[in-house]
Amino acid sequence: MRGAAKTVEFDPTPNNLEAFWMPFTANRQFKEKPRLLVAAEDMHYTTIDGRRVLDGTAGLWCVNAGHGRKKIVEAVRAQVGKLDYAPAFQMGHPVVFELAARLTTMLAGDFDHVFFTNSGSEAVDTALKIAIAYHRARGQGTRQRLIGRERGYHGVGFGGISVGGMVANRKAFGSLLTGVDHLPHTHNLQKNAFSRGQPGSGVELADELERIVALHDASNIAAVIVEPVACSAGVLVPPKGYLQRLRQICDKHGILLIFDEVITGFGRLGASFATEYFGVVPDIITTAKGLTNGTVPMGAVLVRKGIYDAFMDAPEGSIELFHGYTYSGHPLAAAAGLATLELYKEESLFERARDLSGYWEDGVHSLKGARNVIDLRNLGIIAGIELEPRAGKPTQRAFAAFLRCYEKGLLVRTTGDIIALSPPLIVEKGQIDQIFGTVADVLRDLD
Ligand code: PXG
Ligand code: PLP
Repeated sequence: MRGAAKTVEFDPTPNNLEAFWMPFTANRQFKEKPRLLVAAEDMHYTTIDGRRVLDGTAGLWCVNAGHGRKKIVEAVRAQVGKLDYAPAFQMGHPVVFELAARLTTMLAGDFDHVFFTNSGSEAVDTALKIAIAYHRARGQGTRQRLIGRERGYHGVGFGGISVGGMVANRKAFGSLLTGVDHLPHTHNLQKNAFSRGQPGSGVELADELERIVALHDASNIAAVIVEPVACSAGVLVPPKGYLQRLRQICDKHGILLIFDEVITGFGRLGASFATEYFGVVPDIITTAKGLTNGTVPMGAVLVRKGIYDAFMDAPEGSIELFHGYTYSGHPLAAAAGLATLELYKEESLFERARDLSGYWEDGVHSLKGARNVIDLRNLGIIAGIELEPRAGKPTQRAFAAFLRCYEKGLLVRTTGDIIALSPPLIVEKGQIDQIFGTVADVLRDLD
C-alpha cells in the first residue's frame, strides 16, 4: 500500500508558498506579499484577487500573439489526445518534421535545418556545441574558443552563462567554460541617450573582435554569439552598422556568427527575425519563446546550409551529433509551434508590429523629461526606460515602479534600474497609450 499522500490544497497565503524555489525571484520578499496570476486572455492577466492586469511584457517576452489563443489551445488539446509523447532518439513523429520544414521557410537565406530543444538556454548550449563540433568535423578542431559580449544574456546553462555577460548570473558559479572572451557592450549613455531606434554612435566597438582575433589567432576561434538587440540587460539597441561589421570580421576569419534570437524572433522587431530586420545573416540562429507563443516550452537552433552537411560525412549508420534532449521536438510543443506560426501568418502579426512601431516609438519618447528618466530606447515593439538609480540603492527605484505599475493594472519587467516593455503584438493603440500613461503616472509620484 502506498503511504498516505500529503494533502496539498492550494491556498494563496504566504505560508503555503514555501516549497517552490522560485526562479530569478526574491523568494522571501515574494512569499511575504505574493503576486499570483490565475488566468489570461488576449492582452490581460487576471490576478488571484480578481483584478485585470494589462500584459506589458508578453509574459516574459514570449506570448507574441496574446494569451489563450483558441487555435493554439485546440491544437495542443488535440495533440495530447492523439500522441502524448514519442521517443526523440532514433524515432520520430510527423508534427515535428512539419514544424521544422515550416520554420526554415520563414528565414531568408539558406537556413535549412533545425535542431529542437526545450528552452532558449538549451538552444544556446546546443548552438555552441554545434559550432565547435562543426569545425572539428571539417578538420579544424583547434577552433574551440567562444566569444560572447558584456551584458549579453544567453540563458542559464553553463555555456550560456560563460558567453553571457551579466555579472550576477556568473559570479556565484565557479570557473564556467574555459576559452571564452567577451566583446564590449554597446551601451553609451553619454553619446546615445534618447536615440530613436538604432543609435548613431558605436559601430567601432565591433572592431574589438579584431583585437581578440589578434590575441588568440582565428585558427583557435569557433564562434561569436550576440543578441541582435540585447533585451534582458535592459534593451540595448545595436549601433548603426555594428552587426554588419561583426559579420564582415567573422567572414574574414572563418568564425561562425550566432545570433541569439530567443527574444528578437517571431515578430518582436516587426519582421520575422532580427536577421531579416537588420539584413545581416548569421550562420546559426537560436530561438525559443515566441516559437510556441509561450504555451509549451520549446527552443530551436537553425543552421545555414553547409553546417548540417559538414556532419553528414560521418560513416553511414552512425549518429552524426551526440546531443539531444528527452523532449526535443515534443509532440505538444510541435503542435503548439505549428498552430502559432499559422496564427502569426493569418493575423499578419509581424506586419502589424511593424506598422505599430512608429506609434510605439512616439509613446516611449513621450516619457522624455519624466522624473528620474535618464534614457529611453526602442526598436520594433520593445522599449527600455532607464532610471537614475537611488543613491547607494541600485535597482530599488525600478523595482518600486514595477510594484506600482502592477497595482495600477500594468505588468512591466525590470532589470537593474531599467524598465523593459514588450507587449503581445496584438496590442491596440489605446493600450499603448495606457502603458505609457501608467508608467508616466507612476514615475511622477515615485521618489
Ligand atoms: N537567450 C536570450 C537572448 C534570451 O533572452 C535565453 C537565451 C534563455 O531562454 P530560456 O527559455 O532558457 O529562459 C533568453 C531568455 C527578462 C527575461 O525579463 C529574459 C529571458 C528570460 C526570462 C526573463 O529579461 N530571456
Ligand atoms: N539525468 C538523468 C539521470 C537522465 O536519465 C536524463 C535523461 O535520460 C537526463 C538527466 C537528461 O534529461 P533530458 O533529456 O530531459 O534533458
